[in-house]
Amino acid sequence: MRSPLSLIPHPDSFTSRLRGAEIASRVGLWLGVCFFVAFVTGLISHAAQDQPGWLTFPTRPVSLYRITQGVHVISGTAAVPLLLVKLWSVLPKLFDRFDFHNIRRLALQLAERLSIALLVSAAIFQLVTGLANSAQWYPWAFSFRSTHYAVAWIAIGALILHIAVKLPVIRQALGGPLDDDVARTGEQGLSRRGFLRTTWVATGVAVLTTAGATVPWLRDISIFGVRSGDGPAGIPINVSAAAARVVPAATDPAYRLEIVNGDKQVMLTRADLGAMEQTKAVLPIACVEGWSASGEWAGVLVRDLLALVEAAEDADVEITSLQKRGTFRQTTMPAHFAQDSLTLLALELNGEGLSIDHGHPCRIIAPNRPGVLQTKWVARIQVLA
Ligand SMILES: Nc1nc2c(c(=O)[nH]1)N[C@H]1C(S)=C(S)[C@@H](COP(=O)(O)O)O[C@H]1N2
Ligand SMILES: [Mo]
Repeated sequence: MRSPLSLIPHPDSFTSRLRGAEIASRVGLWLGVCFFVAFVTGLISHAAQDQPGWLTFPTRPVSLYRITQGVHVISGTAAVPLLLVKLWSVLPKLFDRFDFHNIRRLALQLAERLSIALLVSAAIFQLVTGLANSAQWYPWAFSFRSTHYAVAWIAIGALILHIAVKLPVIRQALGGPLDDDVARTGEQGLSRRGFLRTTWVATGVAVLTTAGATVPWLRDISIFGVRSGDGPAGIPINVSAAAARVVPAATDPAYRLEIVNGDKQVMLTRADLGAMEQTKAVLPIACVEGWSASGEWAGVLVRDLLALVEAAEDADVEITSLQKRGTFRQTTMPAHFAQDSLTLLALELNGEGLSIDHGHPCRIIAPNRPGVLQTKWVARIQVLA
């Protein structure tokens, strides 16, 4: 009987001449770029959603978050084919035999395996959860945001370590020729150059077919773009009024917007809001899931509403939705967003009254804010002490 160990392939049993450091270093370089870009834009997104005390997230440019979050999702998408090719190119190394005769070498080998295992699993975890999230698919029980954020640090740490350890190999491979004679005339008929070109094309296709979710002129070819331009007034809907269970409350003639500052309280009907001075603003909805779309909004400036209850200009405000449950039913808006000359309680979108799915009777739209904070079906604006 053959021992089960003999079923494990030997590194030498992988015959493709395309594999190796030549491909791994070149694909790895771009994979690393994608991961660093995704890391930095991810930190920005995290800070935009929960502003740490030391940071004042800017209100301009109004589309900054739209761009950083679009780049985040695009770089993650591009990383998928790159990671697959990278793993394939180094696969034989997984079967390198341990040197049990030399303790020092064994320890080094184990340390390397562990760090690679950590890097690969963190990288796969980030790409899988990120893609599932951009497809609005949450097939897990843990909180996407905090987990994706925590694992990002593990991934980037393991990546930096990996680059540091492999630097000599990387430099040599990048400085050396891509194709050697064997590869060029090899049995596969495909040169490494050709293989690399195919990888870039596959990555380009992955990007183009998803980027339309945020780049308007790519929309028609983005077959995998999760949010197209459909939805009332040409803007996609994230969560419908029915899904948020707000239809009865949002269509109730007894609806009143409540604005509260300490013991001062103002109640306004939708007609009262419509009778106030209206301001127009062209602003995007930029969802953390990567899709975004710009619209022309019209409504009342939030700072005018706050003035009705004599709110201090440096007071943060809490916005609460008619929605009874769900993470996005309430947001805290920092004072500089609340006082901004483009922050609206919107009543109209693209020349039409706000549809119920976009937040009728009224919703928040503020410049340079993640979509999750653009509260729909607003019931209450509370000035925080
Ligand atoms: N009350 C409430 N507001 C909400 C949400 C929600 O689930 N409930 N979703 C948010 C998210 S994640 C996004 S991206 C935007 C989308 O706005 P839209 O559906 O009008 O495009 O609304 C935000 N406002
Ligand atoms: Mo969103």
